[in-house]
Amino acid sequence: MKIELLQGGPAQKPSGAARKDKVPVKKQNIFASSQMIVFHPVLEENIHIRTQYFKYLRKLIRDVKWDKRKYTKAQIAFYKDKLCEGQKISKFDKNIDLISGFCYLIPFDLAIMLGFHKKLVHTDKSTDIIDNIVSDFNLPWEAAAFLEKELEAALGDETAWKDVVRHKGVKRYLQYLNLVKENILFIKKPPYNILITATMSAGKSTIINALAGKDISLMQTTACTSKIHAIISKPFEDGVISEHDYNMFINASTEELLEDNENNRSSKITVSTYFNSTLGGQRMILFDSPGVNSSEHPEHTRICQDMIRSGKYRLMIYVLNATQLATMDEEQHLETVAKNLGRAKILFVLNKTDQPISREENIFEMIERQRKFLSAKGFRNPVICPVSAYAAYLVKKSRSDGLSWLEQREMDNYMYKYERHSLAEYYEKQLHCAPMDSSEDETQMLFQNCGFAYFEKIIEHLLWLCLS
Ligand SMILES: Nc1nc2c(ncn2[C@@H]2O[C@H](COP(=O)(O)OP(=O)(O)OP(=O)(O)O)[C@@H](O)[C@H]2O)c(=O)[nH]1
Ligand SMILES: [Mg+2]
Repeated sequence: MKIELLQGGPAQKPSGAARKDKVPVKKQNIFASSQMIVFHPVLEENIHIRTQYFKYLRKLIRDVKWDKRKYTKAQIAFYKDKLCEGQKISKFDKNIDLISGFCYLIPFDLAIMLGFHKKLVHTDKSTDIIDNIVSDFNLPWEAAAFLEKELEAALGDETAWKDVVRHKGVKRYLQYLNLVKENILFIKKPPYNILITATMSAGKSTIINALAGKDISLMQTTACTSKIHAIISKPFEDGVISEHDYNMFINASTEELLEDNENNRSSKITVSTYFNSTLGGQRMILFDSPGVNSSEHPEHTRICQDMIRSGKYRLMIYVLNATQLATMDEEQHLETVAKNLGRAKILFVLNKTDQPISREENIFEMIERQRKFLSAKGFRNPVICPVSAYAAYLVKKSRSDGLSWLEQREMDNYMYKYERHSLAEYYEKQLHCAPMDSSEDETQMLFQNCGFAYFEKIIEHLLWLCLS
């Protein structure tokens, strides 16, 4: 792959004087956690046991007065939903025998529900929690030290994990605990930050939805993204998309995700989900930014420019709209980017290629014109990835939620177009991407022919280069 062509300085290695696993989990990183309760062994039990387990966790959190924090409140609500199936919950009724088999899993649930709070280890509060568990479950006195180890492991201490997995009390839960361990180690990795920017309506949000394979960001023809959306990847598919803006939703509905609530006064929204793509399971954050449009929405331009200047990203994906090239806004935006890119790499995406293809325009000549235009703007050897993000979005949606009748017709139309005007050869010959196998599955062929499969592979390759 000719990705060396991308400009940008050498990747910065994370500075690491302190031992990584000893450093507390930072606030934003909490959102990288999958909701481990959906894999929890207690889910195999009947409703009485599950409800009792929930009530006990809630009691412990209340006892140490940590139940008022926004994140923990949202977690308690989510646990209740998953474990109690909407049943009315009474107070904990001291019937501890019912859940005694799970006593050694409690520290891991607490860690998640309390947002991996650093006070969960070696503090008065953690001692209170441990003392409660030991006395409630009638555990031998040595169990206190083990529960302490479990709390350390739950917060990412790799040495503590070695002791935890050797203990006979957790033998039958090893499979689950390995997932828990993978989850916390994933959270502690430094994320690969990608900023997506463009002028208004170029298709940034559609690209993000196609990459995630989910409806996370609002896509429409008028200006719609008005804030920075940080989309954080999770290690495993847990079936929920979480959102944090003025409020906190562990299982956000489509309405909550797509509405820009006016109660939210901050210029940032955080969303987390598993990415349904080649990038699934990679530790990364995508930043969706408002489209630049200097005349109608100067505040969107300001938010976007502040983000570009912040330097908090390793890769910038700059989206060019094939139906609206070389506008005044584009020229100005490219100048801002060229000045402020710093060490980050840049990848250009030529989106909406389905439109010029429909008009029988030569897409490769268009790419060449863009290449010259970008070079003239100061970008050395720009790498341009032609795609149709909307076609890719439809492919992913057809595999998850299914398509409406109209969407199915749109997808059929795209299949026809891209079979005749495949972009695969461009990626293989011009960008030296590895050839992809042809498939019997027409949707897979569309995914490749519209360029998106190669685009995902290129991001994966860049991520790998950055980590190696
Ligand atoms: N034909 C075509 N339309 C697309 C494609 N990608 C996105 N669109 C459409 O372009 C419009 C704008 O898409 P968005 O993803 O909202 O664009 P955006 O850049 O996020 O817009 P702002 O956030 O408002 O700047 C929507 O109507 C999309 O359906 C594509 O590949 N082909
Ligand atoms: Mg948008």
